[in-house]
Amino acid sequence: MCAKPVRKKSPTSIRNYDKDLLKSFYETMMKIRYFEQNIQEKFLAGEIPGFVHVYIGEEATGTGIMTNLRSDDYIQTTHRGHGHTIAKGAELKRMMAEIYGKKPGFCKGKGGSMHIADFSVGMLGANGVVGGGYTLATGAALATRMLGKDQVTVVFFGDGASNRGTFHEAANMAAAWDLPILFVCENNQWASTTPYRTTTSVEDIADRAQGYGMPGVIVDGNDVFAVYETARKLIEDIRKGSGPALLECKTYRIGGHFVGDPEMYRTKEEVQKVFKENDPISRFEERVLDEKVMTREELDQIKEKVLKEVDEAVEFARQAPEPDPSELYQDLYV
Ligand SMILES: Cc1ncc(C[n+]2csc(CCOP(=O)(O)OP(=O)(O)O)c2C)c(N)n1
Repeated sequence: MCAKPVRKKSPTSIRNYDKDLLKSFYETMMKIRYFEQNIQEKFLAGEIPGFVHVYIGEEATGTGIMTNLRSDDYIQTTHRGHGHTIAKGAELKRMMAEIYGKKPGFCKGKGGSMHIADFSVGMLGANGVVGGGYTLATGAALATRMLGKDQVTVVFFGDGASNRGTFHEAANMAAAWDLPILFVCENNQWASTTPYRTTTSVEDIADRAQGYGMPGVIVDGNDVFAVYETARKLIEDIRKGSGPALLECKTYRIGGHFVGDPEMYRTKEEVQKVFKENDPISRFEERVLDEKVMTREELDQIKEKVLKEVDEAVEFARQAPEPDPSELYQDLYV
């Protein structure tokens, strides 16, 4: 039987971090932030169809975890999956084209924001069905096991989704069969308009790991260093055959539930306070500058590179053709 969840702390110093690794943390987090700021803006201007959910404020979690994965490892994400997809290495132009509903997109423009998948980087799919990813990811982990491979699968889900029955079914099966899967709950405090405490029976979602006989670990999801180091150990163990684990990353959704959300369920002051005190990107900048492991010029150079790359992706998507109406019934499974 596994014990109560363990709470992991931030490393006391980051002076021994490799410079390229530090740069890659910042580049990935900035890429996600700027990509999504663009999506918000273009959606509100009427350029992007459908419905979009952004990950602003949660960038450190996806970045810290994905940095530990190989390109042949698998991830399964949610309706809020742009950040995970970028951190797993998906090409920005094709991703933006998919969100614009254009033909060169990953799903030929027919999936949109909530149905992006890029198998070439091990991204098995976003999912508009809350809690729809667990069983698919558990199946992927079972497949890698049956094929004798050492790939790891990571499934992301929100605090709201942790109350779906599919979580409990998948967690039980993964633990019973010692499957190579990491369950990552990004507890951003809100499920749509509902604060998680009003619908969730446990103090911490990682408490639930005990019930399935797997380790449960809690980490500050807005601290990329803490997430990276915690996930590194868990992923190494899983790859060696330890069986599944549940990692709860405590974070906060700074953006609305969806772009255009009037946010009547919380105050602007609450959001501004978190943004001021706990924005993962500002915290990264402050820490690397404080510990003198990066300079302001190095940060600015990365920012410029990312702005250019995202701007190019937007232009690519704008100019790209729409899917041809004759393709409407292609790629459908009935
Ligand atoms: C099965 C199902 N039920 C309800 C919805 C509507 N819905 C979309 S997102 C959402 C909240 C999900 O909250 P959480 O899992 O915490 O993820 P977050 O949005 O906070 O990232 C709900 C209820 C849905 N898409 N699918």
